[in-house]
Amino acid sequence: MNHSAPLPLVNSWNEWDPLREIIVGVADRACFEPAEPGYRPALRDSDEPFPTGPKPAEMVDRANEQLDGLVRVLQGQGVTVRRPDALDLTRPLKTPTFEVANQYCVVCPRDVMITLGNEIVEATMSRRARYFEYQAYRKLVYSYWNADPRVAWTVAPKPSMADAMYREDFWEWPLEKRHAEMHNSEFCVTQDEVVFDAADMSRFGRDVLVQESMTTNRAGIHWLKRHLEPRGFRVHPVHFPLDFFPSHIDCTFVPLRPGLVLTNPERPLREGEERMFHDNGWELVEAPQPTSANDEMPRYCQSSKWLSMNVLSVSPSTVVCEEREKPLHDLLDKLGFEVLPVPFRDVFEYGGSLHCATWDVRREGTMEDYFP
Ligand code: ABU
Repeated sequence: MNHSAPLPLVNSWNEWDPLREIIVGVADRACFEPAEPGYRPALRDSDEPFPTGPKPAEMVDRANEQLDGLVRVLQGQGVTVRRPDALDLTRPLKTPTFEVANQYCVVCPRDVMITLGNEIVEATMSRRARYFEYQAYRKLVYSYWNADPRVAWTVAPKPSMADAMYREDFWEWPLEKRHAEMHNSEFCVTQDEVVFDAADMSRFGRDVLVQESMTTNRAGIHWLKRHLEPRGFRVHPVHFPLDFFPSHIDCTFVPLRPGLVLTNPERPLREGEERMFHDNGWELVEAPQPTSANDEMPRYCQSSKWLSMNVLSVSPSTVVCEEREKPLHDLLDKLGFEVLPVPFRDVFEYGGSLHCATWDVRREGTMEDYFP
């Protein structure tokens, strides 16, 4: 990279280069995620029905306080932080191909938006309640796209999200069938339409890993290959067969700097898929057990305890972590990182932790080949 030329406004090739600009989600007007063919929210501690409609104001305020706290920490590191628009998510949605009771939230830009080099890609999304979530980011996208001709912007094809796109019985599969199907990587979305959430991708310079999951199907990965490989990227489908409900790679396989990935000890890569890392001298380091067991996670949180490893890198030597995850702080400290702890548990019920709640738009650096 020529350091005398200003970076393109949109420039991010991996998960760890020095961070310059980022989007942090907002909890305003968030709703409980509705039941739909692609999703069945459930309480962790009882069979009572999952709540519906807008989240209570005090829950929203608590989450916003922690999101604002993250913003202050990032600004303290010299990072420019911008926020999405708080959409009205509370009304029923009716399109020609589906209906849903309400939308969800704009806390997790990571699921919707991804920077791949100098290009912004809006994911297709996989759930009805999140179909229009991109609208919260459009003003930001236009601001980058209008201000810098080097910025590319691609909207992936929107799927129908009609009933036929889903396997509704997925949610009732007995364990035996789940075991059988997980080896085929068949989940709640069929293979007929292009479907992916951006958070199923992890960026390593030229190489982009894409997890096949409940939120990304093989047609989605095929689209990403056809879109990205002519632009110099290599797309690698990856699988974590012990994860029965895989969705989003950033609680499973988290690169921290060139040569080092934090891995989930309960979700090993499919045999053979780790070869590119071993062949190129990368170290795969297991994350310690989270400080909360699955049944100790916040009541409305639908994610796993592994939100513990959903960290955000400010640079190859500085990582933002949830404040209670002391065993992870200690590991990162031993590995030579500075850890910036922030309280974030009140955000968990909005679908993620620190990586999920952000979308890095600009980091230093350029397209490197870490797997020559
Ligand atoms: N949105 C990330 C959730 C992943 C997990 O529950 O492990």
